[in-house]
Amino acid sequence: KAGFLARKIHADMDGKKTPRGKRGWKTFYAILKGTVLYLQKDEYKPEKALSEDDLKNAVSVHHALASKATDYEKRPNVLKLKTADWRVFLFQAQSTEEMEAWINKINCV
Ligand code: I3P
Repeated sequence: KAGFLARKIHADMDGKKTPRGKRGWKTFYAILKGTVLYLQKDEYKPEKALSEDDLKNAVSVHHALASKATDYEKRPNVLKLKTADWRVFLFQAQSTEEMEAWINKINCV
């Protein structure tokens, strides 16, 4: 599964609240491959190797939990992702259908 997602980092490892200055929304081209969600700044180009930033932004969704972010009302179509190392991300999809598709895919890996 792939597509554009806006990301907000809400909590860092161990569940600590992400500090100010690092809490902004950023749009990425997301690709779920196996148990890894790759977040790239540009649309995926097969001939281009992943940059250092792409690798830093990649998130393991192994033992992660995705759900609709019902407690976040500022933007529509936002899902919450809790990872196995207790990070929390919000991801805004481009439609409700896309949001639901991402939730299902992430929870099924
Ligand atoms: C954050 C940025 C986010 C905002 C967040 C700010 O500032 O403005 O858009 O979240 O508020 O801290 P920065 O880019 O300096 O990290 P919302 O869009 O959800 O309001 P928050 O700290 O209340 O999450």
